Amino acid sequence: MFEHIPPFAGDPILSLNEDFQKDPRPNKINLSIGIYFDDAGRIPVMDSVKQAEQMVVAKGGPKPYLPIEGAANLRAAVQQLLFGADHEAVRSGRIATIQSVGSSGGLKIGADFIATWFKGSQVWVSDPTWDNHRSMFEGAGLTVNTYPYYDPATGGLKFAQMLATLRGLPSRSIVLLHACCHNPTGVDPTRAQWDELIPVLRERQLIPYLDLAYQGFGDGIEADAYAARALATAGVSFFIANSFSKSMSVYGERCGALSVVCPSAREAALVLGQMKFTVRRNYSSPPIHGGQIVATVLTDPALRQSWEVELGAMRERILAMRKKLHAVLSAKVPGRNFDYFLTQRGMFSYTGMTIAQVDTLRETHGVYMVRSGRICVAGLNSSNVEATAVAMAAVLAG
Ligand code: KET
Repeated sequence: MFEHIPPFAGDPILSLNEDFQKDPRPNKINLSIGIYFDDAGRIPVMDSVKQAEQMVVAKGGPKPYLPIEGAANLRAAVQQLLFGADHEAVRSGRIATIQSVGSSGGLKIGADFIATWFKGSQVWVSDPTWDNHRSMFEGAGLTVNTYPYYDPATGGLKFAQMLATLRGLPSRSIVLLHACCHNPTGVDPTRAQWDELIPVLRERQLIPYLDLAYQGFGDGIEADAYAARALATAGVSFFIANSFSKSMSVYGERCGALSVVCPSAREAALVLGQMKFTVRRNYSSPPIHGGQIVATVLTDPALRQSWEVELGAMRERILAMRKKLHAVLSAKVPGRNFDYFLTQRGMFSYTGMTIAQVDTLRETHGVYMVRSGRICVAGLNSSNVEATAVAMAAVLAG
């Protein structure tokens, strides 16, 4: 009955993380998956999140189904987090938001929605992007293309080529953009570049689809929402999927949201209705527990403040690791410029290492990174950063 089914090749990120867990070497180093680890190499339980969970548990009560679109308090808090409570788009009710099963769940609901209601539209993702973007949009039946993005020659952005490609797209094309902390490269447009990009998106009537999975890891919670706010202010209609997995360290709670910024409250109601239909046909409604933890952190003033401080410390620790890696590598490999470790933002850096070098690092030195050469800088800590830099230098020296 099932002989015709091909074996699953595995996911390039999740399978690597599983291989790491099985590796018996005591000094192995995990820079593969996009998870924030603390300086002791553990996934932190943030104090604000722990307290919020205790409050949720103390409240007790029954566990009914949530509405299809999720909990009202979380949905409102998400809009305020993304756009600011005073933003005209929030106040006028022209944003349709659903609570989703991780931001992955939101991305896929949005993709299904687009496949139904924008039949002729194709999707354009950055070259490169998070592998699962392509999988999710293709899984929804959409055609996925790429626009130029990362420039291996400079370690920066191919901004002119990116703009030129976007200018040539048919109207209503879907343009997937990383709102901050680009995965896998760590290379983001500057504010000035966003300001140049947004009129092109608006004039060409393109439909941006923002992925905001690392809010707070770039330059700060507010700063990392710049693109989302600027698009909303410019009157562009767009999708945005956001995640709490990383920013609250609640990966397994599967907490995220999908928002669609619309021209009017009337259109937002139509969009919300069809998003609900899409959810109902998929998983009916989202889970309660994690969403209530997130909503509590976002809305309780004291918890909100301590969350911002904790997230700020995580961002600072990543920056310190970037500096350390840069310093050791620059000293050990004098002819090579490693400044990209300092300019790239967020959890990830593109090291420029080849597949063969990545394989040697893993096999010989027990350092795990994605085969594209992406490292999760948040996997570095004061006990392993030196060893990582030494191993990378050895492999680079060939
Ligand atoms: N978007 C991006 C850009 C992203 O890097 C991830 C996860 C997600 C969405 C999904 O997040 P969630 O809200 O938990 O569904 N990325 C890391 C883990 C993974 O691949 O699933 C990673 O790139 O390692």
